[in-house]
Amino acid sequence: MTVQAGKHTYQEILTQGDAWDASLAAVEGQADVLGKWLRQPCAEVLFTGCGSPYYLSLAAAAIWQALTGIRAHAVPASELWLFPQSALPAQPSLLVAVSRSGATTEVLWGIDRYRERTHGRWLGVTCDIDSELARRAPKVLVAKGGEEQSVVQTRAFTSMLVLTQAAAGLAAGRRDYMAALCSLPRHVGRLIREYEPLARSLAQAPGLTRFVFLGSGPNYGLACEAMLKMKEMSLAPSEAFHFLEFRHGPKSVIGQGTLLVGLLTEAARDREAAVLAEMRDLGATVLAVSESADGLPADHTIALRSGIDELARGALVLPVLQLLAYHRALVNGLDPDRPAHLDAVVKLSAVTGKRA
Ligand code: F1P
Repeated sequence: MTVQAGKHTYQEILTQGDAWDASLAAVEGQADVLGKWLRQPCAEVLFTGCGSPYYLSLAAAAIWQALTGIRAHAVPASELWLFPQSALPAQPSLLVAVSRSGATTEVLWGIDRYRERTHGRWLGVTCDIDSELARRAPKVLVAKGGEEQSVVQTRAFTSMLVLTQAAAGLAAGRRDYMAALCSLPRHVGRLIREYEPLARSLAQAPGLTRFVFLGSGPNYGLACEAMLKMKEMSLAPSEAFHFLEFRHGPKSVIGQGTLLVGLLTEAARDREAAVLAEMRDLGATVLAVSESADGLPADHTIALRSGIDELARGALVLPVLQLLAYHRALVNGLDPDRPAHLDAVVKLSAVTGKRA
């Protein structure tokens, strides 16, 4: 019997809604204590992580600032470690460090720099309660059910994302936002059932050889994550840009072989749709991902139809795009469970800074 390539990755994609449920239930249990801790006076919030968790941090920072009104931004952990004088905000009051393993060296060293140079608090977000990150963090959010056997992050990413969003909701004192997050899991199975056939057919389209993902606001970090899934699993050329930035040069790559995936917002929908129309005219095949797909200039659409607030529903765009990358990997004869050159955790030598 042939073993299905990528069986761990596939199962982890399919079960991420359960991980969100379990993770959010765990936060509910600590909501009062954590909420008080998060609502202490705070001038700025800094998010950090590596790879997928860095892209999570980009999305989470945009959401945190929109919900709380407190300045928030994200830096790769390596930037925080190597260039703290540039990476650290003027008045950092809270660091949110995100790491599936809780063992990535740059994240741990970035936390050290933050603690050496500020008196700010810090929150850990991870999938491994026994990790060094979890052991050291004054407060930690653990994505129950988010742990993975595969290298490429899927349910780990989205369950840590919803956890970080829950923290933002608690920091903002928004119980309604927490309730919106808790209604997310029930949509995962429906969206996968409804749209996996489309993801598979696009992955199998021989004429599509390049993938571009566009997102604005909190969706930019999600576009970056969708880009990375395609790159890590299928090795296909894959890029991500802020939606309107794409006109300023990168669109030169557009052609018949491009699948352009646009993650639309409500706030900028018309402006974003104009970009899709222009790129379609240049020959791209356009896949629009939106709450409602009515009237969009796209060849294909994924309509979330969640009824959930825009700042809460971001994670819903990922399962089908993870499947797009998964199926493309199979088409390319690759095993998503064993991505080229990648390890689940990057550890560096304290002496040389090189791979340990
Ligand atoms: C982060 C990381 C990512 C990479 C891949 C494997 O590890 O190495 O950089 O994109 O997803 O995981 P972690 O700090 O989240 O454990």
